[in-house]
Amino acid sequence: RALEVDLETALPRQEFDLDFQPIMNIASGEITGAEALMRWHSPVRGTVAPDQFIPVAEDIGLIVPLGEWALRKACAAAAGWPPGLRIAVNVSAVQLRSDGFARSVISALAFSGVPAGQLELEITETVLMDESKAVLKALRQLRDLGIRIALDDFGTGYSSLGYLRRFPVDKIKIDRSFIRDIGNRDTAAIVRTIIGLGTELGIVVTAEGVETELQLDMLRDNGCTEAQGYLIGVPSKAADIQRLLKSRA
Ligand code: G
Ligand code: G
Ligand code: G
Ligand code: MN
Ligand code: NA
Repeated sequence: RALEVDLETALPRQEFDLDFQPIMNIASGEITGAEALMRWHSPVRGTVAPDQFIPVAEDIGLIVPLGEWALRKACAAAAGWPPGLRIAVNVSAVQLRSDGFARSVISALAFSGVPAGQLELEITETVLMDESKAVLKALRQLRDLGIRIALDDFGTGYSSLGYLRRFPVDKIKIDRSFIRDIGNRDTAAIVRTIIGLGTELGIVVTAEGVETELQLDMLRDNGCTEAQGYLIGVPSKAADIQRLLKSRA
């Protein structure tokens, strides 16, 4: 049976869940928040990774209600965290372009009581290659409310840097492939350059996929703001991340 057939019924059957992965400020060692990562627990397929079902969900038009569900679920979880911690939610390009996206974000915040300043939306750089006025307008509107915009998987797309001037961006997340190969001299140079770019632009730089102390040391030495990865914490259930955040608060 095709994936889309099972996916069609997965939302009403409550087969989706969110895990949360902590993010650490490198200089202080404090946890600053967590990223929500979607999981599909299919009764027939087992747990399916988002890389496999998000593109299909985009094709069949499921991504809009699914993304809305994720926003609400993530904000509801964050409402139980100590004050000031950030919740990061991934947003697909299709979702961002859809009518009423900004409204659905505002509604999720209002319903949960989470302040706008604590919500961060992660978009991939390919979204920004879409020159449509609608995307720019939605991003500006959200940012005016105090919501932060993070560029996810930075360095893997076309990496035209022009969009860093045109689009409102608060954070760049260095893709984990660069951190994995940070021992390579050229890759290290690229990572240092991205950190420098973020510093010059006055925006936060987060390194993804940090797995070793050696990687963390290199990032700290070069002034990277935040780290995320198995070394800091694996993606965990809502109850476990809440316990972790409360114990660190
Ligand atoms: O949770 P645990 O203390 O086992 O963390 C494992 C690693 O994650 C540590 O060795 C450290 O590098 C990093 N880490 C996670 N949270 C913190 C923190 O709050 N402060 C510091 N200094 N390191 C942390
Ligand atoms: O958790 P995992 O490493 O499998 O996530 C893989 C990728 O799937 C993430 O980097 C992210 O880009 C995407 N992803 C995870 N959760 C969501 C979500 O709720 N919405 C969207 N659009 N993408 C997500
Ligand atoms: O949004 P994004 O696509 O970057 O989501 C992060 C993905 O990376 C998630 O699927 C998560 O499970 C995965 N991930 C998180 N930390 C690590 C890590 O330290 N190493 C590796 N290999 N993957 C990680
Ligand atoms: Mn992400
Ligand atoms: Na990423």
